[in-house]
Amino acid sequence: PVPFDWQDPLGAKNLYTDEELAIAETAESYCQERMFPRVLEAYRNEDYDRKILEEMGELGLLGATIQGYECAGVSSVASGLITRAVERVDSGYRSGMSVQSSLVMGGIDDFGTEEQKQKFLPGMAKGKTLGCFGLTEPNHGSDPGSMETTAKPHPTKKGYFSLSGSKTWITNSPIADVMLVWAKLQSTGKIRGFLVERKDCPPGTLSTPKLGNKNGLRASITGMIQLDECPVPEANMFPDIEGLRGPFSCLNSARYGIAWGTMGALEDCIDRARTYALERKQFKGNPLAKYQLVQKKLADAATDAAYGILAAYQVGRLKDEGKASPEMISMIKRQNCDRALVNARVLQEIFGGNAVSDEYHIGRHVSNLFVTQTYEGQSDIHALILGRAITGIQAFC
Ligand code: TGC
Ligand code: FAD
Repeated sequence: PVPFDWQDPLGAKNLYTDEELAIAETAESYCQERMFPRVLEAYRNEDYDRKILEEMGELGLLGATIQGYECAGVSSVASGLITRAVERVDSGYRSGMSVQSSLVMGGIDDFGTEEQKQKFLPGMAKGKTLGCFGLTEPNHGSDPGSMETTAKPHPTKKGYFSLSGSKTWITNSPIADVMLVWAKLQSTGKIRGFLVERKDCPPGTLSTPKLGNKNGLRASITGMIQLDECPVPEANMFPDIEGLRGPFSCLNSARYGIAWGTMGALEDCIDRARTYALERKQFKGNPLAKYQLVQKKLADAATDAAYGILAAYQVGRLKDEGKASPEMISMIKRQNCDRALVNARVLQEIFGGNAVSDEYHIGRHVSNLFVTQTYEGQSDIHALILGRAITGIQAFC
């Protein structure tokens, strides 16, 4: 019989192309050798090192599915494998990358003018220009359609819009060079996307304060975007896309990435819990791993991780064939985030009191995974998206 591989229980490796395996190996080596050694201090001090994105850029890992503009042009499965490798280290590092790659570069690639693509994508692919994505507002999170941020013709600067409003919980905002801000055009009431460049904002029109003292995702940087009659050139607006389809299309790619990423975090929890259970002895010198209750925890988690990977893989392949619906992405985003969080919480028990020490890493994953279940559509919101698709009845309001 074929031997069982507890790290790849359902043999997902057999499904990847040689190129995808090579990309995964590059990403895993970088993440374990260069990213992991920094994570504990970064998490303790809420100190995100923007050089990480530059290093990932050097390896071609940013905006990796984009064709041209100095991007690698790899498959969606390959990009999922990159995401999984990054989140195996920390969800916050994956967050910084997702925002750069899927939400901002993806948005520019899908909806930008040729000039916008030429101007922003090569620098972003290298991690030299950093991006953030401003959709959520203090009063509107799950319901971004009710946003209050507006864009109107600038009263004094010809050829400019004036943007006013507040975005909150924005990953990368305090360090971003370019902010993809979604605002309602005052003349039409329709949502449009604007590329706000920090260097061009006059003093007093833009601030991006950091939101500190987080109890999760501490290795990533989060802040606000506050705009006060900020002048933005008309050439920086996405030309054709209007309504929520713009931001939600960007979210499709990022949510797909989270489905892979959370499986990486869960796999790290399984690996650490297994090692701990084999080494730690209680009752007559037996390793914890000998006890049935402990084995069940590992079996449940490994099963959910294996299923989650196969589901993400399937949606990735369909995505590249143009056959993935947003609801499929809602399904894998919700299920993988939920199962990663539930299993990580259970595996945490295996560490006993040591789980409380950050040096065992499991507590960090648990706190992070709460956030992954919340952003990019909280799990119950994705349940409602699926419920609507199943019944034909909208239950949001
Ligand atoms: P609804 O009526 O459902 O749709 C309005 C328009 O949008 C279109 N649409 C989509 N298009 C593409 N992809 C999707 N997934 C789409 N979902 C909807 C839809 O076809 C329609 O188009 P049109 O042309 O007919 O106008 O809108 P609604 O207001 O009823 O929406 C409800 C709901 C719950 C689905 C939606 O608001 C939602 O998904 N809420 C969750 C909000 C969210 O995900 N926010 C994410 C913020 S960004 C973030 O969290 C980044 S974290 C980054 C990190 O650090 O990793
Ligand atoms: P609310 O919308 O107030 O929801 C609170 C609770 O009520 C949730 O459990 C929700 O499921 C539930 N709920 C709401 N409406 C309904 C309903 N109709 N039926 C049933 N239940 C409902 N946003 C960005 O735009 N860009 C970013 O880069 C970004 N990064 C983030 C980073 C971090 C660390 C965090 C924590 C958030 C980030 N977000 C970002 C914001 C994130 O997308 C929102 O927090 C999320 O969409 C939920 O919105 P909310 O926090 O306003 O919660």
